[in-house]
Order: sequence, then structure tokens, then C-alpha cells
Amino acid sequence: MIRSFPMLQAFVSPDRIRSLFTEAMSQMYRAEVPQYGMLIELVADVNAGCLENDPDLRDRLARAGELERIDVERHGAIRLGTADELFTIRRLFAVMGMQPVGYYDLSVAGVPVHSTSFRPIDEAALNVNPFRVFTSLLRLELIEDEGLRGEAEAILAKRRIYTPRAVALIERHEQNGGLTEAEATEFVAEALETFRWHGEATVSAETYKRLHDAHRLIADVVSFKGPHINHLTPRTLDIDAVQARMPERGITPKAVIEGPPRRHCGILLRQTSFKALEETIAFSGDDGAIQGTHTARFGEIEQRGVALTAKGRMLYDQLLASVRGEVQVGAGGAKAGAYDDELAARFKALPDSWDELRRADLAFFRYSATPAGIAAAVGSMLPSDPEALIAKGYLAFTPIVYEDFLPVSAAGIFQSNLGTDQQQNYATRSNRDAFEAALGATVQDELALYAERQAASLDWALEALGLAGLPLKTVA
Ligand code: OOG
Ligand code: NI
Repeated sequence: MIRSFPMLQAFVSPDRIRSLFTEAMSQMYRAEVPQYGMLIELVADVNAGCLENDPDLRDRLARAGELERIDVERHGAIRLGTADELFTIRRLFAVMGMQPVGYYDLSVAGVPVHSTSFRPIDEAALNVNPFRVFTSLLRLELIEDEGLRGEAEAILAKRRIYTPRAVALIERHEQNGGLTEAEATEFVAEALETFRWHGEATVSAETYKRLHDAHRLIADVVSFKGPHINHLTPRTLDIDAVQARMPERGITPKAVIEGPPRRHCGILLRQTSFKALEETIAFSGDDGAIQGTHTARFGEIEQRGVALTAKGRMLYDQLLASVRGEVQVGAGGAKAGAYDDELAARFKALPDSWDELRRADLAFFRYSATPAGIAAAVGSMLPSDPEALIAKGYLAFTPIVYEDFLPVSAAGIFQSNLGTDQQQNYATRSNRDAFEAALGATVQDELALYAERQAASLDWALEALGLAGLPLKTVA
């Protein structure tokens, strides 16, 4: 039997598809949520100012290959309703080179979801466009009222959030190993449909109210045709400056910035958000004559710092927990000042220089051979200890940026946009196995990814210095 092989076709790189998609998504969101466009302009303004005033920062970002990605960098978030939806979103994001990284259990904060982040993982892909989507799956098992749970399940079972053409193109990608330029263009347009806002609810006003009374988030996930993108977040180089300038443009941000305090050496992730829209929606039945409002979509900005090792992260979690144990910010932002002061004071326990963070094995770094090191290597004048190489200026290191999310911060972002009166006492029920079963894959361990990048960079650097394979005392 003669097997026929498909003709060799030129496939578009997943990085390019991701960039096309990010641009299309950004344009769609700009049209849907005008404040987002304003925010992008403000962030671009502040970032340009930072780079101009801080040549060290510019130099560090350039050396890390991060300078070009800042302007296109965004993260977004969606909330899915069923295991099937999560399974297919994994395949959809795979077309754009995005993989599930990390497991976040938000039930601890009274939010009935668990989540992962889809993002590119290798350094080259991250530097082209590090687009990430924080993707949550509703945990219907956490709805106590059995009748309501069954009803929500039945509503979700009926909806189809992907267009048939999007699914066909995902399958083609899986079978052929890629998409052609024409297919990629079509895929981007079709995939975008899943993230679009729909003002027509699929449920009646009465059902919406019952879902909403159980939890606002349940109404948001169950009542609509699809998982509208609920925010798209640009990355700023100075979150305090953007936060301070938001009111100039008529925007009131959340009372405190989530995450670590402002520091000379930024760590992990700092975020702040604001309520964007109260949208008019039409309920099903009565020809859409019954209207209501729904708040789903918001604005957010983020500032990213160095990724912490397990040891650094443990210290971060302890310090943050101690601050939150001491001061709790009230509903209307009461005690925000005291919280910020406490945060700044307690985080003094975490060293604030790149070299101290590195030596104490608290953060991840990317190593490289310097021109001076390569020149010295030619004359074989190198010490064989990485610390000595660093001291002599032969080996350089730059912080590896944190590409992931923080569960406590994410819960704060959820809460601030859902209304602070929504706290319910869900038990701490992390269920990673169920999440991965729905996803149809295991989520990658973010710490392992950073550790690999650090180790690989050190290997390359030592090879460039002609020291590969030598029994060196390794760094951190
Ligand atoms: C996601 C909230 C989490 C972040 O940046 O931590 C998030 C959501 O509200 O669906 O986006
Ligand atoms: Ni976010």
C-alpha cells in the first residue's frame, strides 16, 4: 500500500501566532473597554520615562533580552465552567506555544475556582512575547445548594464556547504539527470569538439572581455564552507612578498594591486593579426586554521583578502572612497606609541587593560570560571558581523575571472586583488531581523551569570561558 504524505508546507511559528493573537485581543479589548486604551497610554508614558531616567534599568533589561517585550507584554484572565472547556483551551493555547504552568487554589480565599497560567516557557519565546492567560475553572462542587448546582451544570453542559472552525484548526495543528500563514490568520480570528463579551445573558433574570446570590463569580461564569476575557494587563516599570497618576484620568485603583513592597531590587509581582465597567445586560426570555447590569471586566497593571527560589518564596510567604496577620485592610480601603508601612518594615528582612539575593540562594539569575572573561580565557588566566569569576568581572548575572502569578494577590484581585462582601467560608480544598484530569495534562512546576534556565545559562557561560566540564564549585 502506498501511503500518501501531506505536502511539505511552511508552518508559521507558534510565537508569531501568539503575537498576532495578542494584538487582535488587545484591539478587541480596547474597543470593548475604553479605559484599557487609556491605561496602555499611561503605562507606555511611565515606562518611557523610567527607561530614560534609569540607564541601569535599561541596560539590565537589554542584557536580559527583555527590553523589546515590555511594550507588547500583557496578561489576561478567563474563567471556565466545565472540564471539557478547560481541556480544549489547553489545546487552543498550545497552537500559540502556551503551556499550563503552576496550580493555584483560590478556594482558600473563598473564591470557588482553581487555576493555572498558560504561557510560553522557553527564554526565546518569552522574549518574543510572554503573553499569559490566568485560566480558572469553576468548582461547582463547592456550591452547597444541590438544586442550584444541578441547574448550573445543566446550563453549562449546553453551551459551546469554541467555534467549530476553531476546533477544526486546533485539530489540524495537532495532526500536521503546525498551521500555515492562511490557517494561522483564520485561527486567530476564530479563537478570538471565545474571549468576546456578550451582553445577552443565556439565563433569565431570576436564574441570574440565584446564581449571583450563591457567588457573584458563579453568575459570571454560568450566565453567558462564553468566558469573556475579564482583564488585559500591561506591565509597567513603575507601578507606584502609574497608581498615583490613575486618578488624573478619572480612574480609582484598589486601595493597596498586592504583593511585595516597593524595593530597589523588585521581586516577584506587584499588581493593582480597578473596576472598569458596570455593563448593561439583557436576560433571556421576554425578547431581551428585561435588563440588568453585570460587573465582570476590570483593569489591572503589574510590575514584575526577579523570580524567587523555593527558599526565597518561603520567606516571601512568611513575611506577607505576618503583615496580613497584623493589619487587615478594610472594605473601603481603611488602614491601607498602615498596611503599606507594615509591609515595607517587615520586608526589610529580605536582602535588597542582587548580589545578596544571589549569594543567599533566594532568587534566580541568568549567567553570562563577559567580553573580559572571554578575552582572559584565551590567555588561560581564569580562576576556576564561579564566585572568583564574578569578582573579577568575567562572569555576569542578571535577574530572571518572574513569569507567573501569586495566589494571595490573585485572590485579592478577584475579591476587589467581585465586591468585598462576598467572602464565604469554603474549606481549603486544593484539588490538583481533579484539575489536571480536566486539563488532560499535568501543569509544569514553575520553580523547576527557572532552575533549569539558571543552570543552562551557567553551563553556556562556563563553556564560553572554556571551563565546561571542570569540577567547579557551582554557584548557589
Ligand atoms: C483572575 C484574577 C487573577 C492576577 O493577575 O492575579 C489575576 C480573575 O479575576 O479571573 O488575573
Ligand atoms: Ni490579572
